[in-house]
Amino acid sequence: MATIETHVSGSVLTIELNRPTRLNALNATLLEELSEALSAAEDPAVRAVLLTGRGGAFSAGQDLQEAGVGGLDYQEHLERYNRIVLQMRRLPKPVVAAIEGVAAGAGMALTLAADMRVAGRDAVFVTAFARIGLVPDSGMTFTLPRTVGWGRAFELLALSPEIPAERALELGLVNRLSEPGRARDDALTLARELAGGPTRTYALIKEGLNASARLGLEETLELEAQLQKVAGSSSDHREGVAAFLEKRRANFEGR
Ligand code: T3D
Repeated sequence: MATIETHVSGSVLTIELNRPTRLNALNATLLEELSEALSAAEDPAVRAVLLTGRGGAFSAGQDLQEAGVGGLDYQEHLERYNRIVLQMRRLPKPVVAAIEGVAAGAGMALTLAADMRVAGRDAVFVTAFARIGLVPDSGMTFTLPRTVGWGRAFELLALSPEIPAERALELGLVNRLSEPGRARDDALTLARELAGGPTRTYALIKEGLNASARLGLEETLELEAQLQKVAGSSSDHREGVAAFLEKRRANFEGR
């Protein structure tokens, strides 16, 4: 049975982690299939991606039965987690994560690599790495302090508390909460809304946000001016201005 299921609905590609009996723990096969699914998301017909887990959990992180003691070696990290996190961050279209149940370890890190997160009110986040004497990976030392601040990131990483959904919302770990069992549907609605938006502009926003993590103010201002030039020559910009002046809803095509 495939460890990743994909479905296309309109211009939204849903990618579903599918190892429900192991809380969608991430093994080598699943990570390979996830990478393939993210490559498929590069299809221009796809304008937004929804990442979710089957069976009431997002993911319990690395499959500890497979990794055993000692964990993955350096090369395995590069080829599995690093590749996927970079695919998600570099994909020039929005990635929305829908979280039901638990998101732990690298599972939580994948949610943070997404652009937006929708969680069920019964969802729980746990960094988990230090619980088993490991340091965070899959980008979490990058994404977590940028999301919640240094002190909170250290606390969440060092003490690994279970973070209930309401607290995750307060911390900014998630964008929206849904009633239990509704996160996937609500996230799909959000992904559809994004897919109907000026998706070329969203790609430029993502490029700017990615770059802001490594640039100073002067270089950021320079990049913004460059990105604005690109956005300003898009047909979605022309359509957005025309729709405003004609007092109608814009029909964006992602061009
Ligand atoms: O090693 C490396 O270098 C690679 C990089 C690592 C990145 C990481 O992700 S490190 C963190 C790995 N994840 C964890 O440490 C979390 C381990 N799991 C848990 O702490 C708990 O399962 C949860 C808090 C996530 C959920 O608890 P609960 O009580 O809801 O469920 P459970 O009963 O513990 O789990 C249900 C089943 O899933 C159970 O199997 P069983 O007993 O019914 O046959 C459990 O063993 C299995 N399971 C849960 N997590 C994992 C797992 N199997 C393999 N790997 C897991 N991570």
